[in-house]
Amino acid sequence: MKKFIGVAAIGAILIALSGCASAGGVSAGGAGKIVVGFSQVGAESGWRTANTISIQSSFKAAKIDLKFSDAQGKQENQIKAIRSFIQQKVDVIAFSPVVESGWDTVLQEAKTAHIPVVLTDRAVDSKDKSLYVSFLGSDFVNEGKEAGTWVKSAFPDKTTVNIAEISGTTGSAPANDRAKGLRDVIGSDSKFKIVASQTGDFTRAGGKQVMEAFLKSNPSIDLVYAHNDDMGLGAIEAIEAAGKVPGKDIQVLTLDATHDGMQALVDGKINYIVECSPLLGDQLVQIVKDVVAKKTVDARILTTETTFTQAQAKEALPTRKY
Ligand code: GYE
Repeated sequence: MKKFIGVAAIGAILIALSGCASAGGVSAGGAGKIVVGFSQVGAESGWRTANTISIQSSFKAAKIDLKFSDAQGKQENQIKAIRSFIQQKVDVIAFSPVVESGWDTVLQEAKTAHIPVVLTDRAVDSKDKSLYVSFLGSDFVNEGKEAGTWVKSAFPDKTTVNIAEISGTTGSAPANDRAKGLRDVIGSDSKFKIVASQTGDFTRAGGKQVMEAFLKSNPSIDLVYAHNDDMGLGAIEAIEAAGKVPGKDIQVLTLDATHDGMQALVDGKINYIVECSPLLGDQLVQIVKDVVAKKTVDARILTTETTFTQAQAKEALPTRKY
């Protein structure tokens, strides 16, 4: 009897120790299953919907327990979700920060609890890089530069090009960086003038509303630079309602290359799209597995992407995955 208790006790200690080997201490899922808490921005755009589907399906296929929380566009909801993940002792926390600033306190709480954090899609501006293990996502400044390079070539016959910018969520990494990237390329050339810039919050309704206001106060817009397809599609509705032809009277440049955006590009209503891939699920799964296995992961993992003209969109659309 004594011997049996001894063996059972050793077994219990071994089980407890194997639980401790996972990154976050005793795993919330028990039985060795990895548990990940993910805080998503919301459901503001086609990109975001595709991103959510990619993440949920990749984690399901990998048999990792995903606690998914939708912040409905609010930073305070993301902070609450992260605190709840810490309390639940998940193995890894991943999130797509709605804005860049204001994360230090909650990220420090995760660090103190020894729970590794992975940034997905968007960056934070924290000076202390030890607050997260990796950042998976696109280079938004580069995307803005790609947009700028196209703008420079698209108006050979004009002496002045008036640009109206519909930017993404104020304070978000893609809005900050896509604005910067464009200006980095066209800024020194006086031919290009940004005559208006306002946020459309990455939504179709926002893009439409902003464009309606732009059209009233700016009679001679040559190009709309919308920080995502959805806002560009909203702007197209406003342009058509004002009796103008999108893609001709007013050219439209967007980012993402979602299915709806690509269709509008094929239809000639959008002139150029810089791709930004939302299909981050499989890479995020790999990072989580590596982090839990205590392997070193790259601090920055970049997504590869391309650009589309109208002709290229025609070829790509039938096999487009999002
Ligand atoms: O471009 C936009 C979405 O963070 C890259 O967020 C993402 C952006 C994307 O709402 O459509």
